[in-house]
Amino acid sequence: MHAITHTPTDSPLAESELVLNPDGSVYHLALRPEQLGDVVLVCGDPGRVPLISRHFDRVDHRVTNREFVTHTGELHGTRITALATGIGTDNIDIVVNEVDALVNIDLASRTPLARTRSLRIIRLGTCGALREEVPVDALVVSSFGIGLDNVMHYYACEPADAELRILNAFLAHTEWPDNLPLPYVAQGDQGLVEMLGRDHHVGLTVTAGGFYGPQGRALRLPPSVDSLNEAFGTFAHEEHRILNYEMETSALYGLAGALGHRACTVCTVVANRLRKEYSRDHHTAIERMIAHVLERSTGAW
Ligand code: R1P
Ligand code: URA
Repeated sequence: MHAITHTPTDSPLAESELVLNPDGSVYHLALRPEQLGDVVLVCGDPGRVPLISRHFDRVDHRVTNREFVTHTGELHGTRITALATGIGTDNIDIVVNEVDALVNIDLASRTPLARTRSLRIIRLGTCGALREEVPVDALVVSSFGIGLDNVMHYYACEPADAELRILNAFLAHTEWPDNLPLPYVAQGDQGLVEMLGRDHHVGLTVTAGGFYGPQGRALRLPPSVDSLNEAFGTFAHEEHRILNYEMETSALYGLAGALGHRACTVCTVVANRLRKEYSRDHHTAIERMIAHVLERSTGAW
C-alpha cells in the first residue's frame, strides 16, 4: 500500500489534529519521543508486554494509558519497545499514527519532518487457523493482510500490483457478498516476513472487524453469511493461501507501508476453526513465539 501524498513539511498541524498532552506526550499512547525504541514489538494483550520486556537487557520507561501499555529499554544495544495496542484495527490506527508522530513530526513546531525515520514494527499476536494443516500452538507469519475492516479506505493510498491481484482473486473466489464492506489487501515487509517465517507457516491473514460474527462464529446470534470460512480455507492464488484470522494485521501493514515503516505479524495459533480445537496451553506457545522473534532478530536490526 502506497501513500498518494503526505502532508507538506511546512504546514503546522492544529491542536485538534495532532493532540498532545500537557507534558508533550502524544494523546493516547502518552509517550514522548525519547520513550520509543527503533524496534516496536506490538501485541493486543496488555498482559503480554511484561512477558516480552523481561527479555530486554534493561527497561527504562514503563508508561500506561487506557489499554496502551508501553515498556521501552535496550536489547543487545538496540533501543526496543514492547507496546500493547488493545484489540482491533481501530486501535492500530491510533498506535501507528502516534508512533509515527513520535519519530516523524517535530512535536514542538507541530510540523512533519523532512527527513523521516523508519521503524520496525513486529506484531506478536494470537490467531485462529483456517486450514486443517495449521495446528494449534504453531506460528503463522503473515505475508499479506486481507482487511475486512475499513481503516485503509479512509486514507489517500493506493494498492501495489501484487496487493490488487490478490484482492481481485479473493473477491472472485469468495463471490464477495454485497452486504459486506469491500475488503482491501496490504503487504508486510518482505525482509522481516522471510527472516521470521523461515521454518514456520507463511501465508495470507484475514483481519476481521470482530471476533464472533465477523469471524463466522455463532453463539446466540448467527452471522449474515455462513460459508465464508470454507471459501477462505480453499482460496489459492499463485503460491498464496489463506492461513488464519486475527484482528489487526491489515491496518498495521497498510499504515506502516504508507508511512514508510517496516511491519510484520507473527501469531501463535490458539484455535483451529476447521478442527474445532483450542490450545491446551497457549501461554507456553506464546512464550515460545516471543523467544523465537527475539532470537531470530538478534543481530538483525
Ligand atoms: C482476540 O482474542 C484478540 O487476539 C488476537 C486478535 O487479533 C485480537 O486482538 O490478537 P492478540 O492476542 O494480539 O490480542
Ligand atoms: N484471535 C482471533 O482474532 N481469532 C481467533 O480465533 C483466535 C484469536
